[in-house]
Amino acid sequence: MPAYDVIVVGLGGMGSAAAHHLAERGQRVLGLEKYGPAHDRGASHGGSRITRQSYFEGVEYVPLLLRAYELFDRLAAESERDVITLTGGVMVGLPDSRTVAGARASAEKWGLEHEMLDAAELRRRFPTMAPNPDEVALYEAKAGFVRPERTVLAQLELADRHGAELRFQEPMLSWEPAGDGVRVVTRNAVYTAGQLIITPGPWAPQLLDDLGVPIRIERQVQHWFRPAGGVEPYLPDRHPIYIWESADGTQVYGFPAIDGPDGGAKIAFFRRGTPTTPEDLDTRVHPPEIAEMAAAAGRVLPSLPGAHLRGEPCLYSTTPDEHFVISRHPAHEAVTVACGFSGHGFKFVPVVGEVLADLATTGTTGYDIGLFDPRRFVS
Ligand code: PYC
Repeated sequence: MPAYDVIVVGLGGMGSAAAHHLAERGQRVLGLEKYGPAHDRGASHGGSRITRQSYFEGVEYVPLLLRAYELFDRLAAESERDVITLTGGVMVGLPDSRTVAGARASAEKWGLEHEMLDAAELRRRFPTMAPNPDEVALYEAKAGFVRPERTVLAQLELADRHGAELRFQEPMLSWEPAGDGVRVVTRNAVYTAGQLIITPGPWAPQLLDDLGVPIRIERQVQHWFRPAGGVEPYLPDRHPIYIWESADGTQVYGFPAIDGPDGGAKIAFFRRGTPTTPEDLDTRVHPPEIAEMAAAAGRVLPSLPGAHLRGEPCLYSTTPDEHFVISRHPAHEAVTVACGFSGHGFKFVPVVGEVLADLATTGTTGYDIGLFDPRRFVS
C-alpha cells in the first residue's frame, strides 16, 4: 500500500488549497514545495489580487467564483485571517470592449447584482477616475481583493491542522507511475502515493512538458504609487478595485490603498508581460517601466502617480487562450494537474483546491471544467 493517498507538488495558492481540502477529507496527504511557505518566487505574492464575479473572461467561470467566495469566507473564519475584503469594483472601457461587454454578459447570464454607469456617474461616484466621455463602467459591490500570502499561509495551516505532512525546500526531482499509483523522487527520499497532484505555477514548462500545453511564463510588474493628490480618496472604504481597458485594448488594473496611508496604491498592466523563466526572472524594476506605468495610470486616475514607492515583478503562466488548465492528466490516471492560470487565477484558489481534491479522490467533479481541458491544445 502506498505511504500516502495523495502527494501535492507545489504549495503555492492552488497546491496549498488542494492539500487543505484533501486533508480535511481525511486523505493522507504529503505536500512538497521547492521553497518556503508563501514565498515570493512564483505567482502568489504581492499583497493583493482582485476578486470579482461579473467575469469578462467567460460566463463559464461564474459558478466557480460564487463557490470561491463561500470558501474564502470559510477560510477566513477557520484560520482567523483576514483573506478577503469587498470594496466594490468597476470594469471600465468602451461599451463593447471585452472588459465591459464580457462582464455584463456574465452579470446578465447569472443574475449578478450590478449597475451600469456612464462616464459622468463614474466620475461622480469615484472622483479619482477620469473616464473619456464615451467610456462606461460596470460596477459590482461584491468585487474586492484577496490577500495571496495570507491565503496560502491559512491553507497550509489548516492542511497541517488536518494532518497533512508539508515539506518545504524539497522540490520534486521526478515522478513515475508505480502500480496503480505513483512514485515521487526528491533529494531526500522516494515517496509513494495513490495519486499525484501537480500545481507547478511558473514551473509548468519543466514539470508538465508532456501535457503539450504551450504555456508562456511572463514577467509582470506590480507598482505602488503614493497618490499625488493625497491618499484619502484612495482608501478602501471609498475606492473600488478597477480594471480599465483603453480604446487600444491596453488594460490596467488596480486597488485602493489597502495598507493605509503609507503603503501606496497598487496598479499594474494586465497583459504586457515579457517572456522569462523563474530562474532568469529580472527582479529589478527599471525607470522606463515605471514611467510607462505612471503614464498609463495618469490617463485613468490623474492623481495616482505621485512618488513610486516600489515595484515587484511576479510571474504569469499564460496559455494561448488565457483559460486555465485543470484536469486529470490525459495520459496518467493517477495524476491531476492545474496550471496556466494566465494572471487571473488567484481569486479561484479555494475552489480549484476543491476541484483538485474531487479529481484526485473520485476522478471527476461536480463543477463544469470543460473549458480547462488541456487536450484543447493538442491537435
Ligand atoms: O483577475 O482581476 C484579475 C486580474 C487582473 C489583473 C490580473 N488579474
